[in-house]
Amino acid sequence: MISRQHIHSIFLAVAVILVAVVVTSCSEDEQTNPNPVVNDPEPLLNGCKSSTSVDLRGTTAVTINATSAWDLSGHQACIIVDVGTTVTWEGNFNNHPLVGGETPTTDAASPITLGSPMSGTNPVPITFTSTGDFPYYCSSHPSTMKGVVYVR
Ligand SMILES: [Cu+2]
Repeated sequence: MISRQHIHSIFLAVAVILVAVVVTSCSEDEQTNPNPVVNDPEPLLNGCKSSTSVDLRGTTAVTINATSAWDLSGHQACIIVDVGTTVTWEGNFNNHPLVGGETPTTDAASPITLGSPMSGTNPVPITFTSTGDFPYYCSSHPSTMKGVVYVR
């Protein structure tokens, strides 16, 4: 004879199994339908992206005129140039020493670091002889004065 307590236990067991099935199927759904992870194909480099930089290809000499304020947050901080282009920085390099690298880490192998006297007020011309992404920044203000020369 089945007692009332037996029926109660059977209902309880069925309920536990149902909950287990629902939990299992939910976690399977999450595994088969994960939220899509959106990866930016080009992360910011010194605040720049080549896709939104000023395209100055077709010229052999480019000047980044930063004499007055060195406001490199503007468009001129992020430029695209041809191989062989000479980029000339103008500014007070005593107050704003120019170095190559992804801020705040100087890249000693960067042509910007190698070619720059990093002092004085004379213009600093640097000729880019190979393709690549060449970030640069002011070592006194590494978080705000920065940019990239994309050589394509
Ligand atoms: Cu500076």
